[in-house]
Amino acid sequence: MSDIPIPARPYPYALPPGRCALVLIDLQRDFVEPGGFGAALGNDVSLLGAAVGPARALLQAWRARGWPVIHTRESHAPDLSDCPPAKRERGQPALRIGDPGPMGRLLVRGEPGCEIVPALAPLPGETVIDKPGKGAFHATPLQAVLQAQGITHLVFAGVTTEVCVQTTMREANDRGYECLLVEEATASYFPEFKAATIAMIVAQGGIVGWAAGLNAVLGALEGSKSAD
Ligand code: C5J
Repeated sequence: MSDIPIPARPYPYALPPGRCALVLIDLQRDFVEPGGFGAALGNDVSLLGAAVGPARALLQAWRARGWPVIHTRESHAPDLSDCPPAKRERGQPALRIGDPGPMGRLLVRGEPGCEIVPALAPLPGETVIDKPGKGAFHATPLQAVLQAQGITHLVFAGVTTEVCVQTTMREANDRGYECLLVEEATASYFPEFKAATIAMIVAQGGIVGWAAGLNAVLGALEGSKSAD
């Protein structure tokens, strides 16, 4: 099957079916719901809910086609051996990583708050990458997973736009992946940071990658079915 052209900035993105993974970054209860890590940092977590529906629409489109899906979780081992003190001790949060909160210990694997929100819960066979850093390539098997499946293109959704999404896109770009961010499927506690991040990604001829609207992506995928 030939590449699917997606209207995008700074110019159309050519999506190669079968070689393009959907990467859903950190759509976890700890960031999206009250009582989690995001709230402990003093953020208005209600702003992130807007990304869940669009991310679900992408997830359904990928699942319908049997294309690869990767979920990430920012998370730490229960003994916090993979959490640098600099990360845990930064700032003056109400609760720190590993402290008990209403959804269990913050950002600790196996705790309810660390799980992906129910609307986007991974299915058996979908890859889940637990990442101790902001970028999904740092200290994880992500690169090996992508290489094993012959994946060359990554379509991104998730939170937060300027932190873990942008960091991962930059890591991926440096490793040679062609990256597209779906605008409605990403969110930030700071809407101005989301806008600035998207502007940075597409500037200078797509120095980090591409950005496209949700309907542009879904419309192009649907259109490609009738072209089959
Ligand atoms: C943050 C993330 N913002 N997933 N994590 O600490 O963006």
